[in-house]
This record gives sequence, structure tokens and C-alpha cells, in this order.
Amino acid sequence: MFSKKDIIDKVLNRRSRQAVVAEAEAFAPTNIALVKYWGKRDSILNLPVTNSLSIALPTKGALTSIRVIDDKADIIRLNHKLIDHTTMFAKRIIDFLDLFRPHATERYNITTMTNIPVAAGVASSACGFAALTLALNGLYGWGLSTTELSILARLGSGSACRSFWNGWVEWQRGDRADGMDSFSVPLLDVTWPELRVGLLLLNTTEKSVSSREAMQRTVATSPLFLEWPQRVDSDLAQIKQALITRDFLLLGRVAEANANAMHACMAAATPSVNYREPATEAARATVRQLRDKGIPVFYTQDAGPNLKLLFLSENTKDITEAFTSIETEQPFLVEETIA
Ligand code: 2P0
Repeated sequence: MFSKKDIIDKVLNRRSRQAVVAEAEAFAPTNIALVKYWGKRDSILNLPVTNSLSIALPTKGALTSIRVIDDKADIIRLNHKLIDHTTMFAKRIIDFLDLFRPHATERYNITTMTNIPVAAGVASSACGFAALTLALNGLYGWGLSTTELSILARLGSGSACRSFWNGWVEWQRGDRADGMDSFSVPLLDVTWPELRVGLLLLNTTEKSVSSREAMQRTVATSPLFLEWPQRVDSDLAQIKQALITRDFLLLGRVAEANANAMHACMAAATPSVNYREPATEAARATVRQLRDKGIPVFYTQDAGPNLKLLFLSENTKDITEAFTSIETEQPFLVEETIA
């Protein structure tokens, strides 16, 4: 068994932990998995049972700045608000920073601005830990590769290892016990300018069961989880095929089925986990009705009640009429990031 510190030492390989700038700032986009990461083979190092595949939302994410301070405690701000150290949000950040402090008394001021809801199943921890890892890399001048950054961010939150690129990204599970081969790679040559991802925020309050807890419960108790790895292999192959052939119906159908299978796995856990709320069910039904009318639209859902819709630019009007509150993202049109 390896500890997180073992992995940090391997990746940093005696690099200095002396700040080279007064303050470092970095942005990371959030990512939405179309083939989900659900289940760990090592819950300390966040090593997954399977590969997963995501699409980045280039204008949605986290902008994080970090500086060393002469203080007794870290100062953590989220969207200008000071965060209490007793919260899970602060605890996870402090635990992550503990891995990097050059000495136990080094303290940081961390400011994060995000334009997505936190802990509502919209991958806030993914972009948050990726941005923080990038900011640390800048603060200490490590000059790490994106592969190395991906490995480090994974120690904060698994899905964060996919948040270092725009476009399609595959997290390769790896086989090694130390996880040095478990990082993400971008599928650089596959763009799809007409693709749209709609964020349907139905309830943005913090979820009652964390994805971490839900994942552990699924692996430990869900009989359906036995079939999950094989399912992912097949879904990944089909989605990659859909990307190569620009087959939107195949992409959408497989992504929706993969999300449904993940939610079925957690529903079969003991105690059962259910992130679907009445508004989620209603929105899923509307998606199906639109399809019945010949409009190609599909949903995916993560560890929260909100949906992400997949559709093509030619159907934007139909979708925004059916879902008036939807926020439509263009994954392959990189605009200004958040200020
Ligand atoms: C994903 N999710 O692939 C899946 C689908 C939620 C549903 O990755 O424990 O916050 O920090 O490794 O990355 C959310 O889980 O979990 C997630 P940890 P994480 O996007």
C-alpha cells in the first residue's frame, strides 16, 4: 500500500518547495463524464476500477489563486466568502495542501472563484482540485507535465485528473499499485463544433450523500457493480467509435445508458443511493418526449439531481424552448474564461 505522500515524493522528485512567485493563479475547466468513473480499486490514492471519458466545459470551472502567508491557519475563500475550517470543503483542501507544505507551519491564502454550484453533482471538485494543483505548480515553479499534474490532482479528487484539457479526455485507470500509470490523456484530434452540452440545474443545494460515500457503498454492497467494469469497456469502445464516425445518436444513446447503469448500480447498493428527485424524473421524461418527436437529445446525470443534456447546434432552439432555464455550453468554442 502506498500513501499519498509516497506519490507526491515520486512526482515532485526533490523539487524545491520554496515559493518562486508571491502569488500564483490558475484556471481549470470542469468536465462532464459520458462514461463514468464509479468505483475505486484504491480509495486512498483514488485509483479507479475502470477508465472513464469526459468532455470539458471550457468556460465553466474554477479560478484559484494561492500565496504563502505568515499566519497560524490557512485562509480559504470561495466566491469571496471565507470558508469555515470545519466544513468538508475546507477539510479536503487543507488535507490536500498538507501533502505539499515544505514544513508543518507553512500556511496559504487560497481564493477560488467558480461559476458552477459546489457539491451538487456538477464536478466542482474536479475543476477545483485541478486549478489548485496548477496554482501550486506555479507557486513553487515545479514545471510539471500535464501527466504529472493529472496524477497529483487525482489525489485530491479522482475526476480532477481529467480537468487539465479542453475537449475529450480519457482517464486511463492504470494497473500499478502506486497509481503512477493512472492519469488522463486528451483525445486531441477529435473536435465536434456542433456539439452542445446543456446544464440543467434543477437543485443546486449540497447533496446529502457525497459521491465518495456513494461510490464506496456501491463497490461494497451493490450486486450490479460486478457487471460495471465490462459495461464500461463496451460503452467506451462505442463512444470512441461514435467520435470517429461523428455518430451523434450513438454517442448520446451510449452516454445516457451509461449514466442510467451507474444510477442503477447505486440504487442496488445497501443502503440504496438515489440522486434522482421529482424534477430530475420530469426532465428525463421531457428528454424522452423530445426524442419521440424526432429531436435528438440525450441526458447524462452525475452524483446529484441535475442533468446535462447533449444535443447539436441545429436543435438549440427546440431544447431552449423545452427547458427555459438551461445553460448551453459549446465545448469546442473556447471563449473567455471566468474573471
Ligand atoms: C465522474 N463522478 O466520472 C463520476 C460520475 C460522479 C458521477 O467523479 O472521491 O468527486 O474525489 O475521487 O471525483 C465524482 O466523484 O470522487 C465523479 P473522489 P469525485 O465524473
